[in-house]
Parts: sequence; C-alpha cells; structure tokens
Amino acid sequence: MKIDKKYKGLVTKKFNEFFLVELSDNDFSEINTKFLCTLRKSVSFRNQLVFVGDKVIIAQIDLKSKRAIIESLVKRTNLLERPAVANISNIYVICSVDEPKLNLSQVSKFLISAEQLSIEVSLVLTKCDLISEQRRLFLIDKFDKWGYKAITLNINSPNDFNNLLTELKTKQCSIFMGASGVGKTTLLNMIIPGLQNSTALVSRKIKRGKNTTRNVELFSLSSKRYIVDTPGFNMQNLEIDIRELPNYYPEIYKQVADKGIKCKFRNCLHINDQGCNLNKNFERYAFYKDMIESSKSHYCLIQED
Ligand SMILES: Nc1nc2c(ncn2[C@@H]2O[C@H](COP(=O)(O)OP(=O)(O)OP(=O)(O)O)[C@@H](O)[C@H]2O)c(=O)[nH]1
Ligand SMILES: [Mg+2]
Ligand SMILES: [Zn+2]
Repeated sequence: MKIDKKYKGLVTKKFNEFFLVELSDNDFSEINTKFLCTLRKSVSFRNQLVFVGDKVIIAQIDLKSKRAIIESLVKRTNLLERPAVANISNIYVICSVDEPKLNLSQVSKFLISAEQLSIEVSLVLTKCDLISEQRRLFLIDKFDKWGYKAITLNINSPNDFNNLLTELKTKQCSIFMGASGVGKTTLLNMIIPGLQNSTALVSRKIKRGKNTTRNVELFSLSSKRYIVDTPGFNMQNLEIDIRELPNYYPEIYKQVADKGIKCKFRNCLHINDQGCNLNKNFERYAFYKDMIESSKSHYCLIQED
C-alpha cells in the first residue's frame, strides 16, 4: 500500500543508484525508519546529483517494503566536493598524532580544503595516548598559532570524548574528515551509544590505514543533530582559486578581521612587500607563499586599488 502524500527527508546514505532517506517531519511516529529510494527520472533534478546530506522530497511511500521515490531536491546550502556531502554546518579535520604519523603538510591541506566552504573548521588530534604530555602541549601550541584550538583525544580518557560530544550536540551537521586510520570511526563509535561500525588496525608494514570505511554515511546524534563519517583519503594537490587563498588561512584572515590590517591593494596576495602590511611572521607563511608561487594563474592577476 502506497501513501498518497509527499514528505521531506534527509539522505543519510548513498550506494549505487539507491539512497537511504530519513523522514524529517514524521507524521507516522510509530515508524521511525528509513526508506530505500531511487530517483524519479524527471526534470526536477536538472542533471544535479543527489548527495548524502541533501534534503529531498519523497513520494510513493510504501510502508510495508519501506521503499519510496525521490521526487525532487531541496536547495542546498553548501556542497563539500571531497568527500561529497551536502548541507554541512561544521567540519572536523581529524588527524592522528602517531600511527599514522602526523604529517603537517597533509594537515594544512585538509584545513585549507575545509576552509573553502566558509563554515566553522575544527581540528581534532587523536591517539594522544601514543605521545607524551609535553608533545601534546607542544602540538596544541603549534596549532593555536595556525589559528586552531586543537581538540585532543586519548582513547583512555572518556572525558575528552564527552566534551567533544557535548560540543557536537550543539552543531547541526558535522563531518569527520581525514586520512585513513586516524580514528574517525572509532571516535564515532565512542560517542554514539550502541554504534559498532567497523574499524581496523593500522597496517604495521606501511603504517597507513586500511580504508575500512567505504561509504559516506550520516548518523543521528540526537534530534536534528547529525555526524557524517567518511572514508579516509590523502590530500593531493589542491585546486584553489589563488585569489581566495588568504581567506583560507586564519593567520591571515584573523589579522584582517581582528587587527584591521589593510594593504595598499584591496586584493593583495601578501607576497610582495610593496604596500603590504601583513605580519608574515607565522609558521605556514612559507607554505602559503609556495602555493601562490606555484600557481601560474596569479601572474595574470591585476592588482586593484
Ligand atoms: N592508540 C590509539 N589507537 C586508536 C585511537 N583511536 C583509534 N585508534 C585505532 O586506530 C585504528 C584505525 O581506526 P579507525 O577508526 O578504523 O580509523 P578511520 O579514520 O575510521 O579509518 P578509515 O575508515 O580507513 O578512513 C583502529 O585500530 C583503532 O583502534 C586512539 O585514540 N588511540
Ligand atoms: Mg572509518
Ligand atoms: Zn598584503
């Protein structure tokens, strides 16, 4: 029996041509369930793909088989391209301090990639049980200078997880993103009671994760609060509009916002000293400059007053 009514839902998982959709406002509260949906072949998608995190309108709901059809896509607020997730409110870049080893260039690339969405970006350092307290404090200080208050986790210290959980419950839809083996799924299993998603030991031989999580999947934390677990990957070269790069470094954009620094040219890339008032005395400046200089496109830029 199919219900003759349309409902708004949230895509929580996607595999092949199928989507799992959770109803947003549930008329029939007795069925707190997800529907397996396919897309209606219609013009309403205008060739747009549907991703996890998307809000959709579903119809032809069959309560018995738990099947339905996605009729249309609700306008999304943002879309992260890698991993592909829509409507995110917060990004948590997850890095392990060891096993796999902390790679600062990777951390930086993850952070820059995350900053492109113009939403709040947080940094989580996992596996702090593998390093000394002195090293942990050193890392907190380092990332503080990068502009991030690193959240540090130690598997033997449940308090760390409780604090993070309290924070996550205030965010609408957070995503965990980072390399394979850093502990994204372990973290999720720690904070969602009853969840036992697969995790795997980091390979002894190559000291890398084993790509245990295969799908992007959205989990409910509490009413209307979600977390997305994603498959780990390493950051390759970033494709970035170099003119926007200063907006992706807190060391730069905080100087502009908090200290009100102004350069002679409005779109100053802060690489020449002429008319530039940015304090360049920060650790990632060399990395920033390299990114600008390795991009040919900036030679075509015209400086504007
Ligand atoms: N010592 C220690 N090991 C941890 C910690 N967190 C996770 N691990 C271990 O790290 C390994 C990898 O963890 P996963 O949670 O599978 O990592 P993941 O980031 O989900 O990896 P992918 O799904 O492959 O992207 C597992 O063996 C975990 O037990 C921690 O805080 N301390
Ligand atoms: Mg995982
Ligand atoms: Zn400047």
